[in-house]
Amino acid sequence: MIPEDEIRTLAERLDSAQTSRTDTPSLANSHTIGTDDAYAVQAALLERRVARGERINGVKLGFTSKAKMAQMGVSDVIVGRLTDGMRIADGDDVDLARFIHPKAEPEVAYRIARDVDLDDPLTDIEACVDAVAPALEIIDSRYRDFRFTYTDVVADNTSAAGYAIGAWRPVRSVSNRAVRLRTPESETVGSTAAILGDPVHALHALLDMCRRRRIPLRAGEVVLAGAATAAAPLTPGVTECDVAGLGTVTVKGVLR
Ligand code: 0L1
Ligand code: MG
Repeated sequence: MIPEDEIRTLAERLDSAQTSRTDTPSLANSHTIGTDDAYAVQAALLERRVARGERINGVKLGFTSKAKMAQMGVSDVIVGRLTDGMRIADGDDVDLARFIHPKAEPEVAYRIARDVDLDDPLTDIEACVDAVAPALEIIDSRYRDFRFTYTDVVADNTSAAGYAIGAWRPVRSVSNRAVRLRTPESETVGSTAAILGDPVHALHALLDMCRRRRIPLRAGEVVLAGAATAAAPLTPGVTECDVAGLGTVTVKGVLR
C-alpha cells in the first residue's frame, strides 16, 4: 500500500487538475499503484470535494461494456461517486469551461429507494430501486489526452464530471432498448444491451463492488449504470440521450 500522505498528495494532484481545468500525466508514470491504493486516492479526492461543501448523491459504474473491458484488459467494472456539484438539470445549460475535454455518454439511471444493507447476503438490490430514467453522463478525465491506466482512472473517480437525469419512471425492465446519443456533430445508436448485457446486471455488479469497496448505497441516491455507446465529445449546442420507451434527457453546452 502507498503511505497515507502519498495517497493525499495524489488526490490533491487530481483535485487541482479538475479545479484548474489543467490535465495531468498518468500517475503510473511516477508511482506503482495497486487497486486498493487507487480506491484510497478516489476516497481522498471525494473527501476534498465534500470539504468544499459538495454532497455525495450517487454512484456510477464504468467499464460496463465488453469492448471497454477488453481495451483495458480487465473483467471487472469500476465504481465512482457522484456529487450534487456534478448534477445538471435536464435541459439546462452546462458551461464547457468547467471541464478539460468533456465527453457525453448515454446511460440509464436508477434511483435507490432504501438504504442498502451491504452486509446482508440476502440483500435484493433490484428491490432497493424504485425508478429508472434516461441519463447523460459527462466524463472528463483529468489525464492528458484521456490516456490512463486502470488504476489511474479509478483514482480519478472514474472520470466523473457531470450528469443529467430525465424524468423518473417506476422501475421496469429496460432490457434491449435502442439508445440514441445525438450531439451537434454526431449521432450514435446503441442498445442498453451494451451495459453488461442488461442494465439490471449493473445493479448486481454495483452491489458486489460496493460490498468489496465498502461504498454505502443510500436511499435517494442515483446510480448511473454505464454507457450504452462510446462517448462523444461534449461541444456547444444540444446533446441528447434517448432511450426507447423510457424518454429523453438533454444538456446544452455553452461557452461563457
Ligand atoms: O463512465 C464511464 O464508463 C467511463 C469510465 C472511465 C473511462 C473513461 O474516462 O473513458
Ligand atoms: Mg459512464
